[in-house]
Amino acid sequence: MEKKSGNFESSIHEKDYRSKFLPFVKTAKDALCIDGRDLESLNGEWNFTADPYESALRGQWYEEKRFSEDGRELPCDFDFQVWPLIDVPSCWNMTSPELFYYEGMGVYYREFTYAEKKAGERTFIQFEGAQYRTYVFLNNKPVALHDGGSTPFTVETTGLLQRFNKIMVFVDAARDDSRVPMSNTDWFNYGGLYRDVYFVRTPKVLIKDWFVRLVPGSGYKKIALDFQIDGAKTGKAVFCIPELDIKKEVSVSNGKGSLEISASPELWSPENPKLYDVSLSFDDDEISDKIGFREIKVEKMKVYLNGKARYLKGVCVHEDHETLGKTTNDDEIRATIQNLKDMNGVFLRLAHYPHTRRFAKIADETGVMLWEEVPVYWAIDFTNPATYKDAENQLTELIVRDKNRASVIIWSVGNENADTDDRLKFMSDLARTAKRLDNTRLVSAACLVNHVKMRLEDRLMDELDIIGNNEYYGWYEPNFDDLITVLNNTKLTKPVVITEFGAGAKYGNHGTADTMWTEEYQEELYKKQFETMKKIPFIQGTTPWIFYDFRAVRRQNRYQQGFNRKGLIDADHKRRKLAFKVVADYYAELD
Ligand code: GCB
Repeated sequence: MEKKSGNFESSIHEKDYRSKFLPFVKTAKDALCIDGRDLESLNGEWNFTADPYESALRGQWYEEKRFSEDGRELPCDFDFQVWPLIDVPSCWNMTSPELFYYEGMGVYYREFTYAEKKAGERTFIQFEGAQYRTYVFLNNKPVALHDGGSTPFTVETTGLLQRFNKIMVFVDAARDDSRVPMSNTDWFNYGGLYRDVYFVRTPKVLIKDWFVRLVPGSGYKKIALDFQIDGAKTGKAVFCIPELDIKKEVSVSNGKGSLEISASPELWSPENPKLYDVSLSFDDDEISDKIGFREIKVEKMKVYLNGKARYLKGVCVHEDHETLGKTTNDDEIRATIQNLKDMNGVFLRLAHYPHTRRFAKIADETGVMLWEEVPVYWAIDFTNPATYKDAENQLTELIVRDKNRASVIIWSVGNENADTDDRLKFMSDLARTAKRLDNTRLVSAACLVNHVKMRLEDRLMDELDIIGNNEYYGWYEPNFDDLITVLNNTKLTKPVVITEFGAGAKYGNHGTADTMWTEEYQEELYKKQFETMKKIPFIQGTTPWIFYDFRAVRRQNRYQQGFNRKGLIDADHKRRKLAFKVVADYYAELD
């Protein structure tokens, strides 16, 4: 330990000012099931300041120490209550031009009142998404630290509330090579409290988690339930699906319960997105949700939904909007799904990180199959155990959040990572984690072509149920005919989804089909790609890159101007480029 001399001023000289918050880390283990609960919104206007020097952490502003021990007023550097207001949820980058490129710490503050509604109730604050590391302080004390920019986390506040409460949230959006994703990505690093924040009350004994699904291989005749209780070890829960005449008592032992029950639900599919009202009660607590039942599997090089082979007619999409950034809303999600349906698609790859919880809910209702992914993207630090822990936690938080969504058929453990030994171990462990937590979905990842051997080859493929492959023949790879060679050279035992291909085109930029950045070039490339792909039997799905043009700082040529222009639709999410119709026609033809 460095010896501190008499003039050591901790708020200025202390370099290790962050580690004292590590005991407050929240992970998937702390997640609270919010299905069917009464959520009290903590959205709205919060006071906000950018804090690039992290003075709020260094100087412990959260303590709001305004007077010294002997009563002298201190010259403090904060005044939370008069800072400008910012909307929660929002990405701070979208709220003012000064904050557009801001990637440091942002300090949020708000007050709220609390009055107990039921004696003995427990209370929680639920953050649906904050980019990237979040420190939470309640009534001047640290209560939570969370890593990961796209998954929810829960903070229990039972016993910490007063009549008037102050909540401070410090959100650190810095890019960092040990994080997931690391510092280099092809999307914009939006910062802040960009998804909903809720206050939640529960009874003292509560249902913490539940997993409801059709039992794979049961001939669509069995439904399984697993759940966890917090606050009691034994007792009886009641599981109901009224429309199937199911009302069943389930014993709880050691805080856990499970059930397998005969039932023949109408199966969920894109054509018939049937959902059932399902509920579980225990003691004074009850949770409920609308849940669909379906079976997805891979057999003999094909993907089967409820026993019917399905070609995954899809497209990739980022969570990115010209004016909202990464914040979204139900209207936007529904508009995307409408665009997908207009394109005759049934499948979306939600790239490259978990999108909002609302997406899979709406996909359940509207009949869209989803690929959900964690941001194990490009050159993650595969050698760093802390990076692995973070990635595994993000994957677990995603699975905990969305495992009851029939629409989600694939968990993806990453995208375009070089095939090294460290990466193989890291991503195999992630794939096994996904399998251990959930045996009702396929596990995949977007793998690369081996350009030396000219075939799809990646050691991770052994761990996957379905292989994602990104290829850019005709764009980054000059010789389009190489795609034909690569696909013909590849001998596989598992189906492949071509998870990316495409070309940049600026909406309204017209020219000949061999002029890059024109809509015609992109259109022609799509025609050639589909012409080749349709001859390859192991290709069982395609998700072109990408639905909408999206913000990407590393894209700065005259056509891009800060956007990746490979969208089939412009960044306004409305104006369709010529290639849109090529995809729509191809998908119509596949039926
Ligand atoms: C890729 C990446 C994706 C990029 C895309 C591109 O292979 O997976 O994140 O945005 O290429 O446009 O280059």
